Amino acid sequence: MKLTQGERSSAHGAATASRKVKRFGLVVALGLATLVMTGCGPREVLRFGWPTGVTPEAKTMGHLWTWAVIASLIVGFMVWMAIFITITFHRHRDGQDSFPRQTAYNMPVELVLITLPFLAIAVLFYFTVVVENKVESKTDNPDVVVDVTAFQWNWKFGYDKIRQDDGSYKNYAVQGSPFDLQAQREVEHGHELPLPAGGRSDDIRDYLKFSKIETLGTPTEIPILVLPVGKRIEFNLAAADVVHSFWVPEFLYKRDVMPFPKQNHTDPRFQIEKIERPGAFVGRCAEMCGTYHAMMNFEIRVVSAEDFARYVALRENQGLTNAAALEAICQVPVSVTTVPFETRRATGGDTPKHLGDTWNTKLPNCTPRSTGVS
Ligand SMILES: [Cu+2]
Repeated sequence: MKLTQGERSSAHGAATASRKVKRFGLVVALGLATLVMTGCGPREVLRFGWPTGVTPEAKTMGHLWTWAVIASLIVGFMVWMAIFITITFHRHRDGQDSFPRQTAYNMPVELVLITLPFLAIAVLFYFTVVVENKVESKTDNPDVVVDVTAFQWNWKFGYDKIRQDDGSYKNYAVQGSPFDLQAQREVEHGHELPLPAGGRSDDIRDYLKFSKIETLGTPTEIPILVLPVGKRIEFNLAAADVVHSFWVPEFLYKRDVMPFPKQNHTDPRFQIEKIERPGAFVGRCAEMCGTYHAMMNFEIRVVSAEDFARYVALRENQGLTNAAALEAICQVPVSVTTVPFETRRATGGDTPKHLGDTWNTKLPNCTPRSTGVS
């Protein structure tokens, strides 16, 4: 049987289309195989690269991310299919010289194409606001309030107040001139230290906080902020010099640390509902703040509520340093997530490859020291 010109071209077109469908199927199969062979579990796949956080806020943000990616994939799939169908089945054919039928100014189609994207944006916006409200929410009764002072290029942490078992607060704040309080610290350490002093008068620096229990980062010691597991924590941020940023990657949250928060119209406080597991979490400065910005690290050490109470009592009653108090509650006394940086540019290149176990910071075969109070 002899085929006419038109029949030949449509048979040829169908064969090309079927080849394309096969090729598309192969690409999809290869994609799926890659996904399966990476060894990711379904939960990991559904996280779409979102890191596992250690706070409920981080989990909520993770859910928003998962659903946003799924919604984007659905929209993406519709667009890919529209492109695929068009380039496969509506190609220019031999002997077809006129334009195909044009469908411009089709009101129903145009209304749908305008409404759908706006609907998608509105839904995404709504859920973003809901999650943002949860992440930024604060209560009046956090369990621990921590003052964070950032300065070039280190951190100082102090406990402002801690809620007791009976619901009352124990205050640790110290009132006084920033310069006097800092001068005292220098004597304690026996040598000059870089401190959040700056060159301004006391009354201008009155937003800086000081506490009876402080932890100060130095070129030889990473400041470790000890916190209890499962408790609501409030951070009160202040910078002594330039703008820094308080970032704990595993909280999946960072907040700029401003000097003069009031004059800069910023809210320096934020809270986290709880930290869900004990362990060590690295903290970093996330705002380019000068030469040694990249070395401005700290560590959050999360311990049980009982160990935290013992740690605070040991520091308060026995005047132990941070490292000594950590050791006394059977915790590794130095940071296990990062190393201190000597700002005299003499690093020696001796950064250890393995610092410690960030999941288990307990000292083996250790008996906790008595706090001296019953
Ligand atoms: Cu900084």
